[in-house]
Amino acid sequence: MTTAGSAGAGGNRESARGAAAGRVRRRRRAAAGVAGALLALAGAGAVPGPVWAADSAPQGPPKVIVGGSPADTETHPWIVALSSRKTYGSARSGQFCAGTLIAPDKVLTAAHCMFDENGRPAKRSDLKVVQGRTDLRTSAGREVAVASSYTNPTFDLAEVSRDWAVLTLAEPLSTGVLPMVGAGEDVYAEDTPATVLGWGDTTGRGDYSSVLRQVDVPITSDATCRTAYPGGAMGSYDQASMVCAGLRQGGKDACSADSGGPLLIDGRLAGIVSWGDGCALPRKPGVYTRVSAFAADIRKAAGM
Ligand code: 4AZ
Repeated sequence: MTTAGSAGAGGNRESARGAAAGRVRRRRRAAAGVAGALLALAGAGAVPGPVWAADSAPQGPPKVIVGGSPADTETHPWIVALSSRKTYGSARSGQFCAGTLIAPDKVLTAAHCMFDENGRPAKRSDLKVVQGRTDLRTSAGREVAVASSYTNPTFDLAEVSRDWAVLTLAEPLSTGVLPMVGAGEDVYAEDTPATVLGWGDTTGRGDYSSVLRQVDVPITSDATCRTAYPGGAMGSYDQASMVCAGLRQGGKDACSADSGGPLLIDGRLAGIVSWGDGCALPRKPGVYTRVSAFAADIRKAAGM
C-alpha cells in the first residue's frame, strides 16, 4: 500500500488533509493508503480516466511495475490475481491485489489486501483467485472462489507491519506452487537480485496494467531502508518483519495493486509487496514483508 501523500493514494493526500498529530496521523497514513489504493482501483474499473487531478500527480522518474517488462502466467503459474468484480469492476477481472500459490489450495498474500477503504476487514462475498490469466481483459485460465482467509493476527494496519494472510481456495489448483525461503534464512544481503511481479499501477497515476509485468529490483540494506522510512508520516521500517528493494535512483518498483504479490530471490518466495512512499521514487525503495521471518507461521497457518 502507499503511504498517504504517495502515488497510489493520489498525490499529497496527507498534506491536503492537513496535519493530524502523532498516533492519529500514523493511523490515518495506513488507512488512507488502503483507501487510496483501493478506491483508485474501483475508479479505474468503473470510470475510465485519471483518478486524481494532474496537479497532484507525483513528480519524478517514470514509474512502471514500474520500470519493468511484460511477463506471463505460463512462466509464472503460481502468481494469482485477487478479484472482486462487485468492488472493483469487471474491466480487469476485478483485480485489486496479487498473491502466490504456496500449496495447491493456499495463496499467500498481504494482510492489508483483506481490509477495505475504511480500514475495516473487507467483506467481499465474491472474492476469487484468478490463475493463468496473463491479460486480465481475457477469460483465460481459471477462477476459484476463496473458501476462507486467515489474516496474520499480529498484522498492524497502522504500521503496515507483519503484513501477510493465507487464503484457502474452494478447490485446489494443479498448476504449480512457488517454494518459500526457509524460516530464519538470511537471503536478504544488500544488492541481492530480486524480481517482483504484478498487474499494478505502471505510472503511479492509476494506470493499472491489464497484462502481468515484472521488474528486477536489488535488495537494499536495512540502514538504507531505515533512512528512507525513519518513522512519522512517511512510515517506519521494521527490519524484523520487513525488507526493502529498489534502486537508489528510483525508476523500478512495485506500486498500487501489486500488493500481496511475490518478490522472488533465486526462484523462491522471499517477500510480499506491502507498502512504500509512492512508487519508484529516488531513495524510496519498495517495502516487502520479510517472508523468512514468518515462514514457520505461514506454513502452520497453511497446514503445510
Ligand atoms: C500499494 O499501494 C503499494 N512502491 C504497493 C507497493 C508500493 C507502493 C504502494 C511500493 O499497494
